[in-house]
Amino acid sequence: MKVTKKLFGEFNGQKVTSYTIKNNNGMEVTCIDYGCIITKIVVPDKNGILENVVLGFDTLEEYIDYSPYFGSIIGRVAGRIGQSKFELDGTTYQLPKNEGENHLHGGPNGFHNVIWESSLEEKADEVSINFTYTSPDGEAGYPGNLKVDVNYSIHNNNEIVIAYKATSDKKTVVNLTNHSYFNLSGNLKRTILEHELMINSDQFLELNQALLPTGKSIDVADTAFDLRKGKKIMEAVASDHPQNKLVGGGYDHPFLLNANALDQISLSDPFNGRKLIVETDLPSVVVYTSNMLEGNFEIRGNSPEKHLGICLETQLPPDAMNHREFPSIVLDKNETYQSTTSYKFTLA
Ligand code: FUC
Repeated sequence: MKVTKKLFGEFNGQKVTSYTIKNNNGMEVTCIDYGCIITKIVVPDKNGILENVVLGFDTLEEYIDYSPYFGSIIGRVAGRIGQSKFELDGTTYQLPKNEGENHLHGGPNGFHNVIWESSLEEKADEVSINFTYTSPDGEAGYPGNLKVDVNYSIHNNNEIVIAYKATSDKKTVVNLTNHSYFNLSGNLKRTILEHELMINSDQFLELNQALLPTGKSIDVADTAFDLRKGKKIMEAVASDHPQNKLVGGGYDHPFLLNANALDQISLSDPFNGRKLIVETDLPSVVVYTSNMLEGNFEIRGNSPEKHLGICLETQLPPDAMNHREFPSIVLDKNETYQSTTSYKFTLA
């Protein structure tokens, strides 16, 4: 495996480094220490053609100016927090609002927007980059000094494993994810509408107008949310289910993953045979089909458009602090938050 380290740019006077890891099967992954952003993933299709399968930019300035969280780590808490506040042990924590009245993806200075310390480890069949960041007590309104470790390991079998760890010196909340937008067509040749998505999930969470969970879960049967045998994304976009319409056509929903399922999540492009298999120890995945992707910028020569990418954000359910019926995102003092998600690129 081959590693290349480069200067990517400067952020607030600090150097931003990019790492490119090429494995022995042609897969190439590039990530930077600003936001732990995965800027590029190059994988073969069924004819051996190597192309990029994630949305990203080639300059740091574009990430700072335009990025809708392309490829970054999201924290401290992924998703929206209703009214930008939550209560923990009788104290109400007020967080910065960055989407109407609500707090989204850790706020304006979340983990996507800071430089992480990084170190490289090379082994026979894998290369890993370990990113660490200590978020000070009170940063973005959250309690506790939170030390976060995110490890990206790139394997020779075309697999990327993301392992998360966090500890705090005070009781706090944490819910981390990665916000990569996948598009398996290669170099954004097509939208994701013809991609086939399989999720082993019997239920998804209903959203309100502000895209926050209402607390109700809905059975996927007989809806465009039934992905248990796979469906083209197009079906969700064409669906007249009020929940598909509410989000602008497609998905922007937490799916509750069925326990002990052998196959959890997969995405494939029927034209070129590329297939992504996602495996996680987390109980849910927020699927976002970039229904709101727009703006006055370019994505490596392509205009942003609806349904250009799909995010598969493995996490605990969003707004869990305001829904005690959801699994808890509370992290006790000196307890360790730990989770792992793997993304394996293969052929269908
Ligand atoms: C996803 C979605 C949101 C938002 C953001 C960019 O996580 O849930 O609706 O648009 O990404």
